[in-house]
Amino acid sequence: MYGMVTIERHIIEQERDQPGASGMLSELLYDIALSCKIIQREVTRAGLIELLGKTGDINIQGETVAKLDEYANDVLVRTLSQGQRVCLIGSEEVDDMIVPAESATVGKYVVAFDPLDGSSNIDANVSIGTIFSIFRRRSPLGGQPTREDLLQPGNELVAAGYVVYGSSTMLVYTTKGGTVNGFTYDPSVGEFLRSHIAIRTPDRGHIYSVNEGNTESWEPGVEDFVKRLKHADPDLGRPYTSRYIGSLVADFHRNLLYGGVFLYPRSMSGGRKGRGKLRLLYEAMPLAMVAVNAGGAAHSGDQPVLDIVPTELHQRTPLFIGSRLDVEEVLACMQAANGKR
Ligand code: FDP
Repeated sequence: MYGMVTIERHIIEQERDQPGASGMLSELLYDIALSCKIIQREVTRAGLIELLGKTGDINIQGETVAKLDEYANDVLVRTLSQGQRVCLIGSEEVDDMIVPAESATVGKYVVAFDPLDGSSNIDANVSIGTIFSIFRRRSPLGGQPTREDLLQPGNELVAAGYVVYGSSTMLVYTTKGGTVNGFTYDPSVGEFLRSHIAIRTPDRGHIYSVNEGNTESWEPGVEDFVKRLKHADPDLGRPYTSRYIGSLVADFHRNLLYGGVFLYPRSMSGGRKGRGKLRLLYEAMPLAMVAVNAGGAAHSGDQPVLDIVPTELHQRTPLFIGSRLDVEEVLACMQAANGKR
């Protein structure tokens, strides 16, 4: 049974612990929660109101845009633009940065988001989600924002989180140096109620999540790691269980709660040769902040995800994220394989 702490009250309580806080970040978080309530309403009705299917457009990632993606993007852009809090927005669905005319000079924050992650699953009613990153503006107030406001490393995030639209809708977020808290949406009262306080992820999990169809193109060491996980070792709880929804936010959320590791390695062949698939600003970075603040880890194979300084808005990265000891082990396997080459 949940206590009756709404997300709004939780955000206000947190703000009280920050002497000197202006309240703008709290309002911004509340705007995001409100947008996600609207998005979840349409996600649950999508089949009835003809929001399923494709718009016919191709987005910046070269993917066909699903109608719900576009809807979710519009809701977030509109809500964030109307408040006076955000000077710059980056969306996975939009080629360039969005500068909200109303608040470009006065907004203290920058937001990047993936409005609807896991969109290839939408038409099959599989869990999908919204992921967001919040930075403090770097350019001076009073002027126009710059690209550098958005191209900040994860270590500079002031808050990040996600909403998973699943069997119930849940919002999970964390702030700099803070705990990770989860709120379950109660449709009867129209509120996100606090349901998971100070989430900690197990140091070692028992689940691995990876698209095994790509095994032949994985970077060296990843296959060795996955083989280890399949090998019976009762002391380490092995063999692990394989779970892959193909919707990052849902795979991540399950692994965060139960313990496990999600892998999306660099591809060594095909169109994405030498690159990962997932987007740094909209997917890897915000989930890395959640994982790290919950006691887990997130790495690109080259460096901790939160240390990467983005050079492009839609930059992709390999991602190894989840329980700390599992992430450390996959990195060790990759290092060993690279040493052998
Ligand atoms: P989708 O293509 O459905 O939008 O980043 C997008 C993403 O989903 C992630 O949510 C998901 O984890 C991943 O791609 C799935 O990729 P594969 O289909 O290559 O496994």
